Amino acid sequence: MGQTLTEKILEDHLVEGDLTTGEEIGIEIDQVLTQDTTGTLVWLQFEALGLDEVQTELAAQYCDHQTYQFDFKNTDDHRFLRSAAGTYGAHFSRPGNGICHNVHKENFAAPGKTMLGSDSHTPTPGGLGELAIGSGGLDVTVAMGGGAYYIEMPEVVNVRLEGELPEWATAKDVILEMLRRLSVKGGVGKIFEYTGPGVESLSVPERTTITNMGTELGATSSIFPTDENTKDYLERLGRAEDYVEVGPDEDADYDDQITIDLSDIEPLIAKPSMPDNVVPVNEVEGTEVDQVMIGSCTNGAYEDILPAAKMLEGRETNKTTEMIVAPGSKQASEMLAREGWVSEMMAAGVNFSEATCGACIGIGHVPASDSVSLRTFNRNFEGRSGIEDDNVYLCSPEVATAAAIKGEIIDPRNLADELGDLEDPGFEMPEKYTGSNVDLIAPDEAPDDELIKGPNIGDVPLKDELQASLEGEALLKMEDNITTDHIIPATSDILKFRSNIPKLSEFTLSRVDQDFAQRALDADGGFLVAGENYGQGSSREHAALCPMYLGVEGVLAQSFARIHKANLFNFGLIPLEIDEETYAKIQQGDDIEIVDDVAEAVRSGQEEFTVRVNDDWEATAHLDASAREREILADGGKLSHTKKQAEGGSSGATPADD
Ligand code: MIC
Ligand code: SF4
Repeated sequence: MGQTLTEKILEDHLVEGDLTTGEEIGIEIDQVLTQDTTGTLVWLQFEALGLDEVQTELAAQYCDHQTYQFDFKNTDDHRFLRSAAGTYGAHFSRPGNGICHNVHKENFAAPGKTMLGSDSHTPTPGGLGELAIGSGGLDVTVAMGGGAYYIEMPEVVNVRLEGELPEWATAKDVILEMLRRLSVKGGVGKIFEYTGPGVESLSVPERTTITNMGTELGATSSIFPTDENTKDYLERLGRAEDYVEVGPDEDADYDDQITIDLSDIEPLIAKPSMPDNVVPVNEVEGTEVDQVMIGSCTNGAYEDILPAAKMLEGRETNKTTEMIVAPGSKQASEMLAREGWVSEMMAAGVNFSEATCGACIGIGHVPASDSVSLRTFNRNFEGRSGIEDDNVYLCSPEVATAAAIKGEIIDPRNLADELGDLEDPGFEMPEKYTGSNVDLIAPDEAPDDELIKGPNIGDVPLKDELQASLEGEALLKMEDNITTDHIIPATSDILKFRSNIPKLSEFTLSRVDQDFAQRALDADGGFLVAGENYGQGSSREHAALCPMYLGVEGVLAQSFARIHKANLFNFGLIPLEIDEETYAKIQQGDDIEIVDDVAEAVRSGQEEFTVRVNDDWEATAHLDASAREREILADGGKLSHTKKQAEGGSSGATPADD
């Protein structure tokens, strides 16, 4: 039986285990990526581990999320990151140079390589045949130190593409169709591998829109094979030498298969407030639209903005609709400006932002109260835009621009009929990508060789070893699909404390319950209780670190999102799975006790734990963890565990062979 592309890349990089689905494997990482809001902890942890030089082939530090620098704390973070990149040997992308995934795709993404990034949309370069995975920052730290990255061998699902996209249908609609079919948890524990005759009709930037937003399925990664289109794209970028042919064997054995006929795809839209709340655009036609935004790592590239510019040529945006373009990279802005498209769009009423994540996490362009915003982004979780009762829809640049022209949601095919002279702008790449790229600083040009820390940059707190007895209050009971945006919001008022954990932790779960942080501190220990898919969304390890800082000992949930579960282990919080009945029965404020000798049970591989509630009734909770994760948990988290190993205090060794 032949191999999938995923298996081939994993096998090439395998340092531990074998490729049996569900078993833990360790892989070598070639490239790492980090960004401004997760990067500070990455480097503070690198420093705390006493590491002195990046060991991976390539490491890149981007400054992309909070580039408006509303507060000196953000600017201090950026300066610290530049100094860390220089000190330890990473590329540094200056604030405003663009979103990590876009800039990485343009400059470094390479077929056949593995990549780990402290951002959940790290899988973006899967569109070029790179196997890229998002993780918490501490995993990135260890990988940069030369350590392996460990995951459960995912199921590999084949998404077979047939046919070609019809007019006005786009790659965004393909991934929205996947979300419509599979939901935001349909990809947990899976890698989606795209194959079939439809692949060749998609250019690389279209493929990266799909691999980027595969994250919203909860997937570990998504990947395409390489072909003439990949070669062509790399040539246009001036990186022809990075081309390698990679693909699955013809008789590759997949765990599952999905078929999508591209010719059946039509313009789709995700309604508020979940990326899988997908319907055909014409179902919501007529909804008045107050704001339209084109941008983000999903649809902020040159090739995403150009169709909008063409649709707006000689037209105006509706008087009641504001339209903002936030390019994914400075290279895209620069090229569109040189070609005259920026002025064309400005003349049509568009405002241009610097190349940043910004509005995607509620930094700038916060929608008005009780208004509708159409965005080409990937997430519309409630409140993420910066206002609690938001109505954010996710769609393609074409659907967004049609709404900006009409002032209400309209299927662009219907707008074309109405206007008579509006043509499908199609998909076009530049002959050559010619951005000047001065904002990307290579390690050998680095201006710094020592860390520069501002007053807001603190230390990373450590947890004690796991104790025999674990008990405390059920501090908060939550529903299904709680996102990391609920746990630690990323809006500008809070994001500025990402390097200051004591301060940041005051905002823990404030979107669910304003009083949570104080209650947790007063209770001196306790548990979180949640439904399915707890911790979906971002990779931010702060969503585990801050509860840990407040004394939370563990989370009892029906199921967990992959990255967040790894982060819970990394910060010494026990993630226990409970069934629906137990979830329904536990009430906030109940006294919870894990009856077993927890430390001993965790280390010895015990899977079933007895949970006693209010000294009155008992239930069973399940710990699904590898031997390595158990050691990390018992040692009080990965930082303590790795330090202990380096000091020879436990079985194991330094990050280089962790
Ligand atoms: C996001 O889209 O939520 C973020 C902001 O990019 C996060 C990273 C972070 O919280 O810093 C992600 O996706 O991992
Ligand atoms: Fe930035 Fe939004 Fe992409 Fe996250 S999803 S990396 S915030 S653009």
